[in-house]
Amino acid sequence: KSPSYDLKKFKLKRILNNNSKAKSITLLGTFPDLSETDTAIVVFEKNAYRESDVATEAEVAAEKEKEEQKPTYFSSDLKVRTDFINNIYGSFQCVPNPELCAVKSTVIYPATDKHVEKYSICQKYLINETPDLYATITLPYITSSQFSLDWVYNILEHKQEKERIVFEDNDPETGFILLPDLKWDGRNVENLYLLGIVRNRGIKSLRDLNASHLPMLRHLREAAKQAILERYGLNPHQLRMYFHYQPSFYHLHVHINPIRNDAPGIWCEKSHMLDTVINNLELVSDYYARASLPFVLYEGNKLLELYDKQLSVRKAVVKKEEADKEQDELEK
Ligand code: M7G
Repeated sequence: KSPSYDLKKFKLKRILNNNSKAKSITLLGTFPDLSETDTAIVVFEKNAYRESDVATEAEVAAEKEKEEQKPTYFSSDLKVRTDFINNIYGSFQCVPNPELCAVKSTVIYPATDKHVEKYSICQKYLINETPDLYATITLPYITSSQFSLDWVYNILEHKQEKERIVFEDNDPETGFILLPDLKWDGRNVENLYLLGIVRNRGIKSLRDLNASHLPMLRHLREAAKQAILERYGLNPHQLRMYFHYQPSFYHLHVHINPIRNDAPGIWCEKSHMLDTVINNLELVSDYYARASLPFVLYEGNKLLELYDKQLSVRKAVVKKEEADKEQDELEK
């Protein structure tokens, strides 16, 4: 069954997250015309300003304020332009009625429980993962439960997003594809966000990297910088290139965006700079097989339950809750 992306028909069930800093809102709901059971996640985020939007030569017609009641994005006059659809993920530009501003929308449909968990706001915990913890807890978990990589393979096989490719090298060992990330609206170089997806399908994450991958990593670093300079005119010294640990998708990819911009989801506890990774492997060939790597777990994630059993991660919170309860009872 092919998913529907008819945004006008979206029925809201619950707001998963409303982020005032990122100016984004994450919604849970359905497209009931097609399926009563499939869940959809819709993310709206306000577009960044283009510098051309503030050019003073331009004549700006003063817009009269309309007095329409309760404007909403999900009304029949919503204009939707598709940026791309890849598997269960779609990216759209939405122009609603004139009282609301245009937004970039991401739709995941049908969404799994794992997607709902990923997009919901909740408590986070930091785990310092030793190689032993990786082997006994993390690896068995990610092997049995992870997001589908179909969208990645669609890109590598030119089945989706082919026209968006910025650069590619088909060498099976050192090759990669460079293309815009789902998070980038593709409008402004100011908030450029590209992904470098490696061709080698055997590398799940940073953890699997060793010195034999250095030629690939160095090639990706240099070729991506050159391609970005040629296509977007960005100085290679102004780019940040990094891996996430843990990633959401266990096929090795590099995140690339300009350092002057705080990219969405740029958290120090999750990011490992490509330069540092290359250097660590140059110094110690099996660095990432031996290192302890911190990573963040979210409330509701099954992996957190597994770690909790082993390390009592949430004990401090439980203790505090118990103490608060006791305090409440004393005060009554
Ligand atoms: P990650 O570090 O595995 O997960 O990065 P994160 O989402 O926790 O950062 C995966 C990256 O791939 C993210 O930056 C996503 O925005 C991007 N991405 C995800 N999907 C499903 C797509 C897609 O279908 N197309 C493109 N171009 N990018 C995607």
